[in-house]
Amino acid sequence: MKLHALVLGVALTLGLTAGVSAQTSMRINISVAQNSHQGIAIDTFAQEVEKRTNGRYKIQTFYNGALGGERESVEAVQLGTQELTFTSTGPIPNFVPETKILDVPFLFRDKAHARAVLDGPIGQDLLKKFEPKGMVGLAWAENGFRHMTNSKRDVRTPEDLKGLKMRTMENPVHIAAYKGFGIITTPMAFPEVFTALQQGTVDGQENPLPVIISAKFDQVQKHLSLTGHVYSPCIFLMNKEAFDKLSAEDKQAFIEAAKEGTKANRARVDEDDAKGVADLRSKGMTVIDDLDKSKFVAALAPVNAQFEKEFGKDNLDRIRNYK
Ligand code: EAX
Repeated sequence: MKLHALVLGVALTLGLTAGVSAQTSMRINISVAQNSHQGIAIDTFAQEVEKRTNGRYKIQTFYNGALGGERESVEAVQLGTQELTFTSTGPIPNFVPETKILDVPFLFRDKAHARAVLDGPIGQDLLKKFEPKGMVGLAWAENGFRHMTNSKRDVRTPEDLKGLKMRTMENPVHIAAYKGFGIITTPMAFPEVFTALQQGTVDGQENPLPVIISAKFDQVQKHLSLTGHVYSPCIFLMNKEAFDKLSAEDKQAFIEAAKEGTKANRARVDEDDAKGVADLRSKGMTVIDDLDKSKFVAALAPVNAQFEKEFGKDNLDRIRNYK
């Protein structure tokens, strides 16, 4: 009787597993909260991958820097110890120097201009530069226009920035530009920023409204100035080996899923931008929303001369004039 039961058990197990195709799990992470423009990007991506691959791939999502900050997450994706990450382009120039040009202050007119450049030939050519570095840029997404916050004073003119100790991303173009304002720059991974602001290690930081809101910086910052000094893209990044192993059909599924994630991400940025100022004022921040940006552009003239040398005036104008 026992042998009969054993044979039956094995047969059942084989039968059951035969019907269920193997499922491969992959991880993706962000450095900000799930309830954010970046959280909705990776949650949408995860749902779309599972749907479009009929469950062959499951994407586990991690938030709040749970797997590390943006720079170390890009390193992990490059090494292959993590399959995917969703990151701002903050640390990216350290891996793909060609992307530095996107970080030049006051380069983009507005979000529509930035999105058109990234989704057009200029941005798509830049995505190709990731492959020799062991990564695949599945799609550009959005962090938004960055604004200045601090705990010391209202910032109405570039002079008001002088001497402020500001956390910056680990981004060489930003650091050079902010020094051009007379800011004392402290590069730091995002997961450390809230505590650094709370403890006064730095006076301020700069980020798009969706990050300021989702990170609850109103709890540790009093002053917000809508400088919009830099447009900050985000990007879906995948380890190239992991991508190359996918079938042609699943490669397309991952790319389409990233594009769906970007649609949800950009819609959330628009929502946050529309209500963010009122929201942050209601939480006690003073918001300077009528500053004269031309003064900030003029203050950066010497640094911009360096950027024109480094990136080529033609390349910068090609982006500036893109319709
Ligand atoms: O990606 O490091 C930063 O300030 C980024 O904008 C933030 O992590 C959101």
